[in-house]
Amino acid sequence: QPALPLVINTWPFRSATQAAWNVLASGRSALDAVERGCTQCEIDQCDGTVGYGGSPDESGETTLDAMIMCGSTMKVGAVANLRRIKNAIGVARAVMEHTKHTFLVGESASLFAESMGFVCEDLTTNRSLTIYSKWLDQYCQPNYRRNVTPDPEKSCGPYKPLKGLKNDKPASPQKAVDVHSHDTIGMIAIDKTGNVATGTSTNGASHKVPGRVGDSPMIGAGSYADSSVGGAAATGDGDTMMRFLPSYQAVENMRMGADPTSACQKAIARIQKHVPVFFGAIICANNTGSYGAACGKAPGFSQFHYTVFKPGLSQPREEV
Ligand code: SD4
Repeated sequence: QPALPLVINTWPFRSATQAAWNVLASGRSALDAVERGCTQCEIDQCDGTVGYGGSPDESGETTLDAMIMCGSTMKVGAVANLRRIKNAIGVARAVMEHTKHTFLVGESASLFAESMGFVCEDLTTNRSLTIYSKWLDQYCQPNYRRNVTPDPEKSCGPYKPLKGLKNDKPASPQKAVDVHSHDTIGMIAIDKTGNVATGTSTNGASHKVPGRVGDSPMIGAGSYADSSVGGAAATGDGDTMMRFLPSYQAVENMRMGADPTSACQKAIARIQKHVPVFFGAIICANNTGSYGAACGKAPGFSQFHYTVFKPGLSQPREEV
């Protein structure tokens, strides 16, 4: 049984796996497969944490982060804090293919997307409005303000230095991560000749400070591809993970001879040296089609589910 082509993605997002597989099976590129697979999740609003209508920020708005990388040309397109456009990975691909740039952010990224013909629409839904107003009612009250409680999930801006800290040390507004509402799609696709592409798409962290960008659109953090080695993609607490470029690290571990599973484990261990408890996971595949995954440990999170499609399977298969 040949090991290629291969699609592997974070979480039980089977419709995305299937959509990407269909693209590879029809003989199109790994890059097309990643774009199509992640787009499917954006349409499905996978788990409410990919695409429109999820993870409202502190002002109630949903914004999107995405990236796509071609491991054969080493080209990347990425967008962060994208507003009013549903197909974030499509815009990332457009940045890669129709500009000389790599990464566009915020309002300007949205204007670029509009100029490229992407539909401009409200990303708010009844669901995201409900999440937002519950949070406002429950936590964003004067006695919960950040200078009173240091728990960021239970407070909101305006941000001030914490009492007792020196003025030159502002409180860092790190977001605690809700393990159950935080699931980026990260995908690796490899065509039958070993061309590797990777991508991510997410609406980020709930109740984030407007402007916050997570790991997902960051090259080497959210994902990384190099067809001479393989690819990796990450999910989890982006404010922690982006500091360690875990996808780049996992690919480099494979380059130095590690098998995909231990490449992931080593990248996770690197983070755990500094942050023993964190919510996050990495998937990894080499260019001959072996794959693996590893996750950090956080309360309520010890097993990480991902989905695979490869020769010999008739449908996407969930693995742990
Ligand atoms: C972020 N990494 O914005 C994303 C969210 C995520 O599983 O992956 N959740 O931090």
